[in-house]
This record gives sequence, structure tokens and C-alpha cells, in this order.
Amino acid sequence: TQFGIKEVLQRLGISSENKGTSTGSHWLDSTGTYFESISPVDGTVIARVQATDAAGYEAVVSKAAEAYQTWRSMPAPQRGEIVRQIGNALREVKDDLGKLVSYEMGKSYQEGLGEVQEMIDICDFAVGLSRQLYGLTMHSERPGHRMYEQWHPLGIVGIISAFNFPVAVWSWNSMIAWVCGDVCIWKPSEKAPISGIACQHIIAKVFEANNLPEGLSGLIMGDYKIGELMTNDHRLPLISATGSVRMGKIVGQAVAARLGRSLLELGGNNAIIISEQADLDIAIRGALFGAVGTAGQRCTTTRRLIVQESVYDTVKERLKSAYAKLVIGNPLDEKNHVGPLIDTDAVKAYLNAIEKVKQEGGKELVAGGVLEGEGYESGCYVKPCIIEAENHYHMVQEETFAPILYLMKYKTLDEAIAIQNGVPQGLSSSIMTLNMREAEAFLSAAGSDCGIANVNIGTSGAEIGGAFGGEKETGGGRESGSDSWKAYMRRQTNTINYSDSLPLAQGIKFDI
Ligand code: UN1
Repeated sequence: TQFGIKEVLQRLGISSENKGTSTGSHWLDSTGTYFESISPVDGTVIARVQATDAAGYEAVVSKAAEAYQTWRSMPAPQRGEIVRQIGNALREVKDDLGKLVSYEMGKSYQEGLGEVQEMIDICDFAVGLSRQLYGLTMHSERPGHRMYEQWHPLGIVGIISAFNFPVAVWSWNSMIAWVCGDVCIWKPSEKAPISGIACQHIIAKVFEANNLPEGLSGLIMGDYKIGELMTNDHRLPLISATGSVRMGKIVGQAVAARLGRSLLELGGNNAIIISEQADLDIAIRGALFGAVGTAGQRCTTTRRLIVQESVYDTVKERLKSAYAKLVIGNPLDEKNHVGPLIDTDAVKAYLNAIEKVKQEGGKELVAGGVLEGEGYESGCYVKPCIIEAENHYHMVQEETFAPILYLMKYKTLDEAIAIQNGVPQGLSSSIMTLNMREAEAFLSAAGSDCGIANVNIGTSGAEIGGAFGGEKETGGGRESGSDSWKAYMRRQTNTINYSDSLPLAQGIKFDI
């Protein structure tokens, strides 16, 4: 196959038929049906994967529960040492895994490599974190008493990931969860299962080499039905799910019904405000990568540009000429900027959104459309497009996972911020300005309402060191860096009396 894909699959241990249920190095038999992973790059069936059945799910959960007994008592820095080795194993396969991600998901090879780098980065972060799972100490109001808090592991963490970052988002969750002392069960997207199987092989070798028990990392495959087993399962105290708002509402409600915890990272409807005081070279470049990178399939993709009226026409012309230079095609070929959408359903959603926005009054500035002919046989390649639209349009209020950029005008910064915040989602946002007052107003409490707010940077491409996630319908969860680890642990407050009496708090007297 092209670009050495066949050899890559071999080196990563992928067969034409793969079991989909694993407790680590063991792969379990299942009565589940086989489904195909089809590359949007060329329409080829990469491999077949067997769905997990109810018995397989039970086996994975019980192994996980068993492994947790050992793992939770291993000192956190020793768990960090295992994650350090996983980081090194990922360094060794960076090219291969990056290529597989690119081929299975359709993002450019550069972005595939970037995704694996993101995994390596979170491993490094988690290793350091394994010595910094800090709790606070408090001063007790009672004499001869000491108070402090400690963070203990939670148990089994269920991870549901999306096709667009098929491996990095899993690693944000699992690497942090592992140093925290949790064990993980992962359901990769059924649209990108092969990348998940490859990861399972990579980490299983590290666990095995360190004589660790089976069950630290369970893998299950299938559609929402298998996800439902996790969300309804009280043995999984935390479900971390990435995907659409629709999915998140279902998962969040199911987990809440059993009073479990969920960590949701859902849709974005991210905007860049371009002020009349912006450095337009940076603004155009930031908007371009934000809007067309990963063919518009990042949750952080720039979907709306809110442009000050005095620079509106200039921005419009410069964007038009930048879009004219985009080369669309096989993402493994490094001369191409934009690859395919994930599947033909995504193409339909893209066409439908363009149609609907036009019906509502949107004006196509750079026309969209599906590409046909040589190199585009999969039917998944579309043209990035720009539409002049208004924020209240029904389609503009929704996240369409495709390279459609909505352009709109503003007069005052207050108006721009109101437009930026005027959508149901709240993931990422940016302002392009060299004016300190504008930048600070945008970042203030009265500014952007998103989980991520940037200045002179686009909306996508966050580093792992910060907490990642957003507000409103984005679901409120935070993953990755900063103190996101706290979601993967339970806090315990401890009060110790080393005096020879028993004073009560709040000065209560109770003598007999
Ligand atoms: C996602 O699209 O779900 O900030 C994750 C970014 C990447 C992660 C995106 N680091 O664009």
C-alpha cells in the first residue's frame, strides 16, 4: 500500500482480523460481530475488528477490579516510572503510529505526528505529576489536633474517545489516571478502532515487561451499546467521554442517575475576534489553520470569525486568496494541506449545513463542494468554505464537524464579545489584537465565557500543560494538564487528635 502503510500495520501488530476485547496482553474471544475500519484517505478497508460482547465486558471489568487492588497500593512515583516507559515506547513508534492515525482518521501526517507527540508530552507531564499529587494541610481550631487532606485513587475509569483525536485524548485520560492509581477501560471510537488496538499492543508490552497484572488497561470495542454498559455500571466511578453534545447528554444523564462522576469534553463553536488593531498576518494564519486544519474536525476548530468592520473587507480578501492556495488531497502526501472528512455521513452533514445556512441568508464567499476524480475516490474530500452569516442562524449555532467558516462583522468590542459568547457551546476562543485593553477585556470575567481564551493565537492546538475543556454545552470537564488530575482521585480530609482530651469543634460542650 501507499506510503508504506502495509508495513506500518505489520510493525504495529495489526492483522486483517483483530479481536477487540483485551485485558492487556490477553485478547478475548467474543460472539460480537466484526466491523470494518475504512480509511477515508482512499476508501480501503484497513482491517476488521470484533465488537465486545456482554461476557467480554464482564471479563474486562473483573480483571480491572483485580488489577486495581495491586495498582492502588503501588507508590505513585513507581506508577510514574511505568508511564515514563510508556512515553519512551511511544517515542520509538512515533512515525508508525502517526502514520496510522493519519491513514485511519484522515488528518495530515504532520498532524498525526503531532498527535503522538501530544501523547508523549502527557506521559512526561504525568511522570512529574506522580510526585506532586499534593493535598493541603489545615490548621485545626482544636488544640493538639492536626488536619490535612490526601488524594486517593478512584478505581476503574471508563474512557470513551472520539475519532478525531483517536489516541491523544485517550492518553490524556489514561496516563493521568494511571499515575493517580486508577485502572482504565477504553472504548475507542468505532470509526478509528485500529489506532486503539495499536496503542493497546504498545502499552501491554510495557506492563508485561514490568510484571504488572492484567487489567490495568482494558479495551472494549463497539458502538454506543457497549458504551452504555460502562455508563450504567456502578463499578466505574468515573466516565470520561469526548464527543458530540448529543452523546454527552446521554452519557452525563446515565452517569448522574447512579450518582457517578462524569468528565465531559463535548462540542465547540469556537470563534476568533479580529480587531482593527490586530496584526493581520498573524490573524489570517491563525484563522486559516484553525478553520481548515484537520479538515475542520477538531473540537477546537475555528468555526466563526468575528471581524471589526473597518478591516472586514481586507480580512475577507486575504482569506479568499489564502483559501485559493489550499491543496486538498491524500493527507499522507506532505504537499497537501487538507485531507478528507472521516466518512460520507460527515460529507452529508457538511453539505446539509451549507445548504441550510444559504437558505437562512448566508452568502458563500468561498464555495464548498465535494471533490471528485483521481485521488478523491473515497468520496470524503470536501472544499473548505467560507460563508458570510449571522450569529443567530440555526446552523451557525450548531457545531458541524467540517471545514465551514462563518464570517461576521462587528462595530464595538462589547458587541464582538456578545457574539462570541452567543452560542450554546463554550470551548475555545481567541482575540487577535495588539491593544492591551482589548486583550485584557476579552480575558476578564466579563469577556470570553469559554474554557480556553487566547490572545494572538488561533482557537486550536492547545498545549497539554493547561487544563483542556469548556463550559456550557461543552460539558464542563477538564482534562490533561494543570490540576485536572483531581477529577481522577477522591479527596479525603483527615483530622488527627494527638492531645489527651476530646474537645469538640464549634466549641460544643457535651459532658456527662
Ligand atoms: C479535540 O479536538 O478533541 O487543542 C482535541 C487542540 C488539540 C486537542 C484537540 N491539542 O486542538
